[in-house]
Amino acid sequence: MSTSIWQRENAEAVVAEARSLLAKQLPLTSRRRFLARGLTLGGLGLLSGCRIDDSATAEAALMRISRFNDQVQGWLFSSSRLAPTYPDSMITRPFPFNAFYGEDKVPHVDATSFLLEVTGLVSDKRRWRLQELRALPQYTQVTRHICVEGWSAIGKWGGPRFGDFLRAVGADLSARYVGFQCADDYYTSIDMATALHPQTLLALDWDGRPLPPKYGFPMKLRMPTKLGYKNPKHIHAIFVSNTFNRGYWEDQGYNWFGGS
Ligand SMILES: Nc1nc2c(c(=O)[nH]1)N[C@H]1C(S)=C(S)[C@@H](COP(=O)(O)O)O[C@H]1N2
Ligand SMILES: [Mo]
Repeated sequence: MSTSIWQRENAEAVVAEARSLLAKQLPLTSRRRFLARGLTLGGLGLLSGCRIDDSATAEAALMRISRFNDQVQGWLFSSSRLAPTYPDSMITRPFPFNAFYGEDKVPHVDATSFLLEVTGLVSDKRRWRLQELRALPQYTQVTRHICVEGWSAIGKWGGPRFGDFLRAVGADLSARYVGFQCADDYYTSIDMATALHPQTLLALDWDGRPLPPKYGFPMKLRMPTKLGYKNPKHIHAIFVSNTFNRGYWEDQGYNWFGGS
């Protein structure tokens, strides 16, 4: 394996990520993802520039491919390709709850004192009250949420388009990333193209009513074009940036782009 500066700087993180990727029983998903792109182990070796002859090398190669996949998914992503929508009759009831903790630990956020923080590459860093978000044009969508843990469910979310919100705060729309901090210490970041996708909603409602705490009160970023773990609940801070930040599950080996 050649030792570029990139590799030396990232080798440790890459191996740690790859190890947890494998330990998390992701191999099936990842293998499917790699196979879908026509990759074999030999091809993996070619692409990564490594001879796959030990597991650490294989893991590092896998992580390089995962990063490569982020890039490819970004290129393939189209703002005009819409995720499927469904009739209300297909909504999954009860809709599953999921978080990195149990339902008894769901954060309860006070609606009246809540202020959404917006920082980074935006011209207006004023904090937003929930009523102000409700004053933006509202959209409703019935879409499928897919969790990598092996389930999917159809739900109905409503709220402003995230792109409208970003324009309202004067965000630099040429910035690369938008990051999210949540009331339960969850965090994630997404690419700007997905942030501006017409189906990406800053969801305030679930099934026609304010988001219940378990589904992410006071707001959740709902992206039917991304896997469940990329959809942050309980958002309290949003930042626009050119600096790459990963996320709670992404730091443990899940693919960063996380397209579905
Ligand atoms: N703040 C926060 N957001 C989160 C999570 C979390 O633990 N905390 N879990 C993610 C995962 S893995 C899934 S599948 C969905 C679950 O959302 P639901 O409870 O509405 O089904 O939330 C995502 N967003
Ligand atoms: Mo998930």
